[in-house]
Amino acid sequence: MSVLARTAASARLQASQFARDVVSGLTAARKTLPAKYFYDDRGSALFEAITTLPEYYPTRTELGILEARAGEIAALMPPGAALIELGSGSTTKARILLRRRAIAAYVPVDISAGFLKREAARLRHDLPWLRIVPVAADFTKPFELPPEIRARSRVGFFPGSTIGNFEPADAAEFLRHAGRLLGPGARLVVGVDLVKDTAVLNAAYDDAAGVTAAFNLNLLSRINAELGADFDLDCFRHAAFFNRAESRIEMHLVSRDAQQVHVADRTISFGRGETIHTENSYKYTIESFRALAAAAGWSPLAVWTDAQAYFSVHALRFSHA
Ligand code: SAH
Ligand code: AVI
Repeated sequence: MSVLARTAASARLQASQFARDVVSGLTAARKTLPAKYFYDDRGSALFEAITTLPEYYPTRTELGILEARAGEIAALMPPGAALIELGSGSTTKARILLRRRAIAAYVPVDISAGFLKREAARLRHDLPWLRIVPVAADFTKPFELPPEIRARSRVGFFPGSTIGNFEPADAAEFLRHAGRLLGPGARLVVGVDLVKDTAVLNAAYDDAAGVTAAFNLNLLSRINAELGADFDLDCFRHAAFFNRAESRIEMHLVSRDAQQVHVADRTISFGRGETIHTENSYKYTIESFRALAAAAGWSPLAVWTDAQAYFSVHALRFSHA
């Protein structure tokens, strides 16, 4: 098969997987949609806008920790290692580590293929000495590391508290899987958002400018555009709140009225006030995250937080699967 035919076949396969996941989520007793589908081109741009909001403390707090601790973090990396970032987005955080030149190769992995390609090009321009091998993949599915880095030691980088978007059992499974992918003795640097005051958490996911609302609603625009659905965006509103019993922010899209929507040959009925649960963002303590990591075979090397203890960055070492 030619490269073009293979690319077209893989795009069709991804589209049908998207359709299956959307139909299965919207026909469940409690309607839900997988958060990974937020990240089309527009979703990635909206997420970048979220990271600069005054209410969204995680990005600036984690950047502060990484800037302050870059020397200590770099010291944990074997010289000439490859840095593999899971969900690389804008690569802003990786740049802090890459600039120190302990790392010889960088593998940004992201599901948002167009965004990834543009960010990799920007990085190549800015750090011309670095070997950059982007991988467009869904990291919840098995994927191969590129052959270019097979001979190198591997350091995983998983910032942003993206781990919080998994159910805790799935997060442990994911960490186990990451350990197997990176290999025995591998290091992982992972950013984890911490449990805190409810008002601070709620504001971070329901900002005054409505950017998070636009990010959430964009999922419906994407389903309309890619699956020919007829969601009326004015008939849904964004809702986000901290569920302390579950230790997670929940994001929902709330149907403003009783209505019917057509998606991929299905008619989906909504009651007034019924919600589509679109995202969980789990918040951990340092101890609860360490326990989760230990169950997945990762031992603690170090942990750093900010002065308010809003966010944590853990360095871990993989010992067994
Ligand atoms: N690491 C960056 C971006 C975090 S946002 C930071 O800390 O700022 C989460 C990123 O993970 C997005 O870029 C999104 O496209 C990507 N992502 C989400 N689910 C994914 C999946 N299942 N597979 C691969 N990438 C995913
Ligand atoms: C990518 N992820 C860690 C973000 C979070 O905080 O859970 C996604 C997000 N959702 C709403 N705002 C940001």
